Amino acid sequence: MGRLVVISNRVAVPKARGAAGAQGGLAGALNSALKKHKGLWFGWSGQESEAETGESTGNINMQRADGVTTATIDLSARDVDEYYNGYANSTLWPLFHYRLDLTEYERETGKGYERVNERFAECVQPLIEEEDLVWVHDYHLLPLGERLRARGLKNRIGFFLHIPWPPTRLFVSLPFHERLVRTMLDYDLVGFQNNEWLESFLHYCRKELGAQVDEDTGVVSFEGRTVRAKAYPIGIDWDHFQAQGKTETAHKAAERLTDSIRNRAAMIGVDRLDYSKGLPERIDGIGRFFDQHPERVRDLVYIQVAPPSREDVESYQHIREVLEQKTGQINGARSEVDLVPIRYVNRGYEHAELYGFFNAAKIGLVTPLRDGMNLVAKEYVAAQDPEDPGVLILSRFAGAAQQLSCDEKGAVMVNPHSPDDLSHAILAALDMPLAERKSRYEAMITTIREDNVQAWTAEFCSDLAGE
Ligand code: ADQ
Repeated sequence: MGRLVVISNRVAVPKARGAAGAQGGLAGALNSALKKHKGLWFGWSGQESEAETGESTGNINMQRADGVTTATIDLSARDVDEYYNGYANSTLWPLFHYRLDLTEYERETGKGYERVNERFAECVQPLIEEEDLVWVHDYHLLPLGERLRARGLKNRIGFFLHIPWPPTRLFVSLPFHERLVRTMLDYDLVGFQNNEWLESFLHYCRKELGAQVDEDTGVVSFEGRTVRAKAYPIGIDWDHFQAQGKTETAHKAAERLTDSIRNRAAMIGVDRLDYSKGLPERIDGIGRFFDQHPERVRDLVYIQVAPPSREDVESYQHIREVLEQKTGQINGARSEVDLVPIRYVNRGYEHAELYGFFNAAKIGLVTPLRDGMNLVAKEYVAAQDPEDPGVLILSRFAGAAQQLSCDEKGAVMVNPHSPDDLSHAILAALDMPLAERKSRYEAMITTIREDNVQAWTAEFCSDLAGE
């Protein structure tokens, strides 16, 4: 196998790992694979250039660190507006998270999306060598494979979608949906987080495209092209995360949290501030718990860590306001001079600090309305003391639910739309005896440790290479 070439919207150099991890799941996941295969990582720098799109295609910023070459380009203000804030984050993101109510359909942003994909292809193609494996990531770049093929690229090209694939009935609301999916057939391999999203994709190919689909192998054949689709549930970087847990920073963070809550139990949620994460619904569930069990207000402190993201998109400004209002209402009604039931922290933390907070928290609350996987759920469990583990409360709509719920074991499963369900789960977690906490922890920990990000990249790359 030649080098690995990763192409994603943003690029994070290995040194900046902590910071990148705080912004999203992709960065941490890819560094180890790139280091191993002396890889190249191509994407947008995050910077806006003065030039209009297409004017500065020669401007690629190349850097080398830790054996990994990064190559980035700037985008024009219009590109950022149409491709990133527009089509990717105001059309595809809400639609793929089943939020038709928030999905915007603008022809101009669709054109910007295609234009930037074309620009990516134009810039990255000369950097790709004959034997390289090319791995494209996420919803920003769905049509990139087709754009690269149009430039004559013959390499094996794979694509992985980090977010859900919506059911056909929702997906067809996207104008030009067929055009978008046809572009995906130029990949050799298309990966999804779990079987549910995979099945939705295969269903679309069969029903709407009229493609031939082999359900057993995931091979889709259409107009002379074949692509294989398969589920690859992403995992955490287990070794790295455990190493973080042994640092002074992690110990201090755990101590700081424990000292500040005195004898109460800490319940923690760590999410990007995004409507898919179910944050207002979660606060409603906590409010319901306090309403139903006022005598327990002194037993529990909820800590919500939620750094703002995508602040240029209107729906993200709205979610922030809603959350502040709901948190304020509960704290106003339930606080005492020596007690504030909800701590709402609008910032991110390093992984070592998060490890410490997770370790000190008796309950981890992960309740997205829809999520491709959700690595926070796995990190929370990975940070627990095996002899005295905390309880994970997990939404049935997170991709992680397929791995972390097994009969009555594993995570305590909830419907995040139901405040009563959440309230009930919080009570159960708070009072759960040690033996049950241990058996639930044991039901989850093996898959979290073994199906880690190294295993994930190895499996995807080996399938892509056809090994
Ligand atoms: P995200 O939606 O960004 O990623 P998630 O998997 O929840 O989601 O988190 C990714 C990483 O960001 C984790 O390592 C986590 O620790 C970190 N993180 C999240 N919130 C943080 C905070 N408040 N402070 C510091 N760090 C924080 C997308 C998909 C997910 C999928 C990942 C990986 O939406 O479903 O799991 O990609 O494929």
